[in-house]
Amino acid sequence: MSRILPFLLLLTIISACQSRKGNNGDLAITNAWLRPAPEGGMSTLYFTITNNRSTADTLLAIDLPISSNVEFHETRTQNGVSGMYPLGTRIPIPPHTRLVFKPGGKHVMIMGLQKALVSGDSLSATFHFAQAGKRMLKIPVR
Ligand SMILES: [Cu+2]
Repeated sequence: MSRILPFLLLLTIISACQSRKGNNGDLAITNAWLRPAPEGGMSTLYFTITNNRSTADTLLAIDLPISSNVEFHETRTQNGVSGMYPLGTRIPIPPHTRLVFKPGGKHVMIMGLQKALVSGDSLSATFHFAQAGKRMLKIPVR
């Protein structure tokens, strides 16, 4: 008994750590960058969101200090014609998935820039998620 008890305690501690990682593991935003663009013009924002959680989340909005006209788009080719299609205002992020916004695919369109975006600058952005709440990050222009 005296030997089994510490062993059981250790197992309990290990499994507690693992379940915490599985349930509360995080939502990560990586590889975020913006295209340079002139004042009054349009830019695009790209990033990768990795949902390490065992629950789904939804990307609801991205606040940027240089425009309030921000839309989720996807570039697709249909019948040999390439065009941009709106993705709506709620982007689902299933559990244990990676959502990639990249050139030629999903992207964030930023219209009516109040300020030019110059390569080397960076902007602070706030991502809003239904479950994870707000995430702030600095995004480089390049
Ligand atoms: Cu677009």
